[in-house]
Amino acid sequence: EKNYEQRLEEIVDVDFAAEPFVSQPKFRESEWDDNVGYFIKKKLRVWCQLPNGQWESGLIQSTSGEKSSVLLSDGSVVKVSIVVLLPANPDILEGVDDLIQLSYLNEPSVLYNLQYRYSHDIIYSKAGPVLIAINPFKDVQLYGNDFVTAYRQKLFDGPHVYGIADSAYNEMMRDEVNQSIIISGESGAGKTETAKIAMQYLAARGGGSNGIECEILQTSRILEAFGNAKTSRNDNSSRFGKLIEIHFSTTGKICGAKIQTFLLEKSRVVQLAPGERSYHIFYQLCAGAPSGLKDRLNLKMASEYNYLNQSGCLAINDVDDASKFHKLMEALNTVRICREDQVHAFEMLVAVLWLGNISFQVDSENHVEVVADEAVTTAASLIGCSAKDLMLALSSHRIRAGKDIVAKRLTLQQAIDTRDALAKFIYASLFDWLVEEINKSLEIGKRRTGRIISILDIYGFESFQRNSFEQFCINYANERLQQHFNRHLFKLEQEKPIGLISLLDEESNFPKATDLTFANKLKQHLNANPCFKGERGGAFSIRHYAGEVLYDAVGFLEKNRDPLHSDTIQLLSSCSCHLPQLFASNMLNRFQKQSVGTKFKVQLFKLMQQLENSTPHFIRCIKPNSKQLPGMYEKDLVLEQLRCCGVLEVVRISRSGYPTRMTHQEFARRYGFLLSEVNACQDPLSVSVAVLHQFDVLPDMYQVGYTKLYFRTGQIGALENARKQVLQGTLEVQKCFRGHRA
Ligand code: AD9
Ligand code: MG
Repeated sequence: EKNYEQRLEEIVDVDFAAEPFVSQPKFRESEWDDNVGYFIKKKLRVWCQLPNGQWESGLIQSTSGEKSSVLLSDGSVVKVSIVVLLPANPDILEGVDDLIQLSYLNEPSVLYNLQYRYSHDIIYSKAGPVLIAINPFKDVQLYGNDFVTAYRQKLFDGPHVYGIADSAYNEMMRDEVNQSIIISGESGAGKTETAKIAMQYLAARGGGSNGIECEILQTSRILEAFGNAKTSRNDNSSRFGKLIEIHFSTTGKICGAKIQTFLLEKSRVVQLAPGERSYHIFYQLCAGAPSGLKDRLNLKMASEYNYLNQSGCLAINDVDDASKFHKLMEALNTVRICREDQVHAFEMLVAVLWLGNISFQVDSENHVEVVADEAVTTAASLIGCSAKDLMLALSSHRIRAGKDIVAKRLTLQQAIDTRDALAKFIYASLFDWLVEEINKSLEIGKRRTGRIISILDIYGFESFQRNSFEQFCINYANERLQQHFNRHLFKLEQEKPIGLISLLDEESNFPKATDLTFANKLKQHLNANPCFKGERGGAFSIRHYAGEVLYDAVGFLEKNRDPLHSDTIQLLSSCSCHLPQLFASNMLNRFQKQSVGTKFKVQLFKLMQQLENSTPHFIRCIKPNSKQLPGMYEKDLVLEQLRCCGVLEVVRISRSGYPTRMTHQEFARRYGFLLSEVNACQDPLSVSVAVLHQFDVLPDMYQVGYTKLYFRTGQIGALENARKQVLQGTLEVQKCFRGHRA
């Protein structure tokens, strides 16, 4: 015969396993009365779901039939169906460091535990091996040298990014195996900040005399200026993925670093959604460039440029672009990008801005001509070609007609597309050039040691009102990362890929294809896949691990092909741009004709291989609200994130049946006084065992370790109750006694 608690545990746990991603474990009908009886008898706390969907904690007072009266913490009593009740954890488990310590692992308990910590500015928690980081959206006093030292000397062991970085460092030194710190979470959850915090710790831990750690820390500033932008989700949203490898010598000193980036969102350079901004660097340059430089580049205010002013958003609250520009210049100096190259890079940026101001005239036959104004002359001079050549390249394409080459005049839309493609190409090439220069500066010495800690920070999962190819790529990358997580922690096999990119490539190679034929092709091939749904009007939705996203097929083919006309390529190769390496490698790639999607897929495949060959440390960033505000904890939003990334599952697996742990001392101190016979000189373990015997805790309900006792679900709750009753009783006896004397 199993007792109530055993059955309760089974019910809670089994259902969780069977339905990992559904809202909450449900009790089986036949068990209701017994369970409720158990709660009433033991007066345990419960979670009660109110009609508005929120969970409140309370005590069951009475039950009749399918209804219970529950006394809520605010003193009110509600009558609810017993189906909306879940067991709550005893008070002493409030705010535990690691969710695996919770006796009951239902969603309200997990949510409450994290919220309790968050409200005390404890933004880090563990979920078994995974670190959970909840974005505070304000400065929290958890970082800096004192904290680094404390984690290094093991004076602190509470959950923290420093703790994760410390483990990675120690394991690298001990096992001589490469480590990776994999940071995930949706847009605005805090990945980039977390990556910087981890880098900060490693720089302090492995910093040496060569000062390379300072350079490494400065790279973030540069990459964020050129690769981050304000989106509707995050004022500093990363629009590229980044893996930074930090290399260590055999003595554990940093000896170099290498940065790999993934697919920068190029479309942002020419097209912005309302309220969003282009890359920070444009605004920083416009606001912060000294007047000499401004004159030399013919640089105007940001509001003068079409590429920047189209979204109606030029500034970010509490951000001073000019001062950011000065910090950027310092960072560029730190990574030893010489002053001349800096200016040449700025030239390219300004060229992009002026390109966006180039306008066209249409003649009666619908052919375009470039308006010969300041925009085109400035852009041409900055790129290093004549205005005439640029105007020609933007208004006509040379095509082969039989044996002859003839110039074909472009339509307005074709001309705009050609101009925008040129701007995007220049910006993306500049970004790649910058990463290359940074890597040269951080170059690892000749002696390769093979000791690496890599930190991965990619753009987070995104779902907007309108989702295009960019969101598809971002979400695809997150999907791959989640698979790595699942493989590692759940030993799950990789899901069958749905093969959308191959279909996209097939269609991209087909000259007559349109976005609509592409959408139809997807429907034809993927409709049997449960993760795919063809929608009306050239749309389709994909069920990602983090939620369903509706994609608009418009633009997929074009963005995947990412065409740059041979005339544009020729123009660029003949121009006298001052950064000779800038276009060379990117133009070479053009001739290899790999689609954007395939290139990204291959890059991610290599990334996954690299991650598979290292010991992973996972950090899950959680966004507590969608307003980027401090002190606001939206339970539904948090729950959604916890559910979809499998954190709750990890906890369940990690608990392995004995969720509650206490040291012998803690246990003896807390419950020792309950013993009817106390022997003062007994050691904590003997006291503990005596308590367990006196309260008839069955042997298979606990395990005795060298330093700790391990309990099955619910055991501590019952002991806590006994303790409370005794304390209350004592209190009453004392009151009575005092009254008597008076
Ligand atoms: V995206 O996928 O790149 O759009 P991230 O990288 O997940 O996103 P980010 O690190 O940029 O988010 O964090 C967003 C903002 O939250 C930051 O700009 C900070 O204002 C804020 N934040 C995040 N983490 C912390 C922190 N540990 N302390 C203080 C933080 N503020
Ligand atoms: Mg980021």
